[in-house]
Amino acid sequence: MRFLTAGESHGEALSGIISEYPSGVKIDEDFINYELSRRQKGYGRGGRVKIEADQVKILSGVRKNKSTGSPISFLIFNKDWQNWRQKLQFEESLLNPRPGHADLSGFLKYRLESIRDVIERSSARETAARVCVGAFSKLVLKHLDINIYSYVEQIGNKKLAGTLNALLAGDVNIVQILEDIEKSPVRCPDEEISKLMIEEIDKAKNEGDTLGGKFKVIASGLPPGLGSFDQWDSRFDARVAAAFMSIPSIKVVEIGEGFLAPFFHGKEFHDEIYYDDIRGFYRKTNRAGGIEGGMTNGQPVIITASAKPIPTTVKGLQSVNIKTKNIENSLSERSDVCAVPSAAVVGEAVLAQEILNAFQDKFGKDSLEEVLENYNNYKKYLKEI
Ligand code: EPS
Repeated sequence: MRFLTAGESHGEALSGIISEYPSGVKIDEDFINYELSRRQKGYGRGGRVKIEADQVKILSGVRKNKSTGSPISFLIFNKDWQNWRQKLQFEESLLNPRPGHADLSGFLKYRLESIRDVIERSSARETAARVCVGAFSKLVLKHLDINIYSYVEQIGNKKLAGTLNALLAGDVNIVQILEDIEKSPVRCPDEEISKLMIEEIDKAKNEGDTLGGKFKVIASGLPPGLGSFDQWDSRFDARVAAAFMSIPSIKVVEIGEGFLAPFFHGKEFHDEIYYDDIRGFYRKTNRAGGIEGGMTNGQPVIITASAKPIPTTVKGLQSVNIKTKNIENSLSERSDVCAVPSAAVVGEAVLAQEILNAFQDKFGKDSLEEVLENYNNYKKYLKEI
């Protein structure tokens, strides 16, 4: 499965094309719209999310509510476009780039007249299209009993203590935790820490400042052997890391306990292998985060990603006018104070898309039926070995 997105933050619409999506998948538009709405939530978002109510419009690749195997194309209209149509034509050139944003390099690279043309495409608004692709992917993963969850671990310096072991282990009895995550305005399952995170966001907002943070994405129900050590670019961890790195603001991607790895000895770090007749091969720990040798190992995949603070601040930062070279404050626009809860939902989407990709590499891409047949065959083989 491959995809492309197009569209600008304040243009008429975002659009996407998904190619090599399997046929025979029931396309539940309500589910796609629900996923889009999850990305729009999150304490700390700015005025824009109140304007938009993202909805997908599918243009091709679906007939009688089922995917046909032809490329799927879709639109997500920007309601704010109506308010920006004129402004985008007559706005004076923006020449004071924001440190931390694409502004300066984008302006120089494309030989532009105004930073506006960088802002419009580099905006994290694009992630709405990515969540849409992720939702299409999740529709397939549902048939494979694969679940993907996310939660926020840290906003500013307010952190969740410890880990959610039930969720990380992919236990079935996690309904309550998931409800708590969805209920929390910051996607954090601990009510007290959620409150502290909200206070932290309010404080940053009052100071005209912004915040970053850290979130986890977990996928459970994966078989061993997705991805490969055959070539550098077929390694599942390499693909997943690239996908997470492509989310705006992400500066760090950690797989399992990757950060702690240097502090362990080999004997302590690696997840020892056990076997019993019911579970087959299993591990008692998951420091590898479900990936060894570029392949899934049958344990839940655990990814942690860190986002830097949003570069658009009310007061601006020290910058230089690109034309006059005079010292100026960086440009200031309506923006979010913190978008980490939304980034976590985008993280789910990119992981879903990478898992579907790896599934299709191993079990076929043309039809859901073919993928299921091949997958069931593989599961049978794993049981019999
Ligand atoms: C963004 C700036 C804000 C965000 C936007 C990303 O938009 P605006 O400039 O219209 O206020 O709200 O994110 C979204 C609109 C979205 O849907 O995620 C930026 O500069 O990256």
